[in-house]
Amino acid sequence: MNLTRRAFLGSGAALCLGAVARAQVSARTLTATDVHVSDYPTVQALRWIGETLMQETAGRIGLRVYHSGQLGREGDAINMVRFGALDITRVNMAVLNNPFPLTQILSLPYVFKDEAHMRRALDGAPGQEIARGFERRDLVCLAYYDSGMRHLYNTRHAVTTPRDLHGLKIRVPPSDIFMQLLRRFEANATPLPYGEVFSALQTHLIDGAENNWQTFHTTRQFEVAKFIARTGHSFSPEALLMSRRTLDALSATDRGLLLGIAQRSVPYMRSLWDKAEAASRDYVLGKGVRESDVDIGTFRTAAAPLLAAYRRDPQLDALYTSIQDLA
Ligand code: GTR
Repeated sequence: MNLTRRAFLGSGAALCLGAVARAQVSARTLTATDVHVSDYPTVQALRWIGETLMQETAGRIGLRVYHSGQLGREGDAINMVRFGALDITRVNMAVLNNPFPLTQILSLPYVFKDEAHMRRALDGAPGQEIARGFERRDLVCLAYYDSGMRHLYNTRHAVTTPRDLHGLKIRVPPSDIFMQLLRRFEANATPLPYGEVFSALQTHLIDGAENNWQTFHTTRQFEVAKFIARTGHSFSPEALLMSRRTLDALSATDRGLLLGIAQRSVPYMRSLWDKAEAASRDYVLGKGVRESDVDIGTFRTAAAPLLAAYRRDPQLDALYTSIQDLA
């Protein structure tokens, strides 16, 4: 009797454990990183992808989003995703410029007429060609997101022309293009990781930086840098990259679903972006940031030789031409 009971209990427990094991295997949680704060449009878009995935796979696949740079710098995240230690990361083109040369066209100065032009280029043939460049290095570009126009701000004085930047230490992201551009703007270009910019401004290690309105706002850099010059020198959009290894491990159906959801997150992200950009600008101006009257022609003239130099590369030149065809 005892034996029978034990055998019965044993088989029941085994059945139960089997069910738990099956549940664990199928309920897969992917990981994603972003250096921005929790309510930044890119992070909200990632969260939306996770929620939609959960719904459309009936809970089989989820996405855990690590925001605010909890898992480190963008450059490190790219390698972690390449090797499958992380599944997805949202990074800016600036950190991709050196390892993925086709992305340079998206960060070079004054390439796009406006946001609508950039979106057309990313949605069209230029975006597709740049995305193919990632495939060669085990990455899949799930989507492109907006990053608005980048402007220059500093803690010292109003800036109207590049001459006003002379001698100022301006932080740039880790990209040769940004180093060269800020040098052309007569600044002392200083590369620094994103997470260190606020304290570097506060301790006067640097005099300024350049970024879009939202980043200027959400990182609270506006509290120390009170002078902004709307130079709009670069759009440098965002890329949502996924590990080829993780994507290949999914079933064909789940793969298609995930790729489709990522594409559907683009209009969602854009609608968040359009609202947040204007709100950030109003907010910081309300907090005493002063916007100077920029002589934009002087910045364009200073930047032009840089664009011309990169266009000597036939692939970049062809991309530039196809982008201008969409202007
Ligand atoms: C922001 C971008 C971030 C980061 C940052 C920077 O616009 O969204 O991913 O690259 O710029 O300048 O480091």
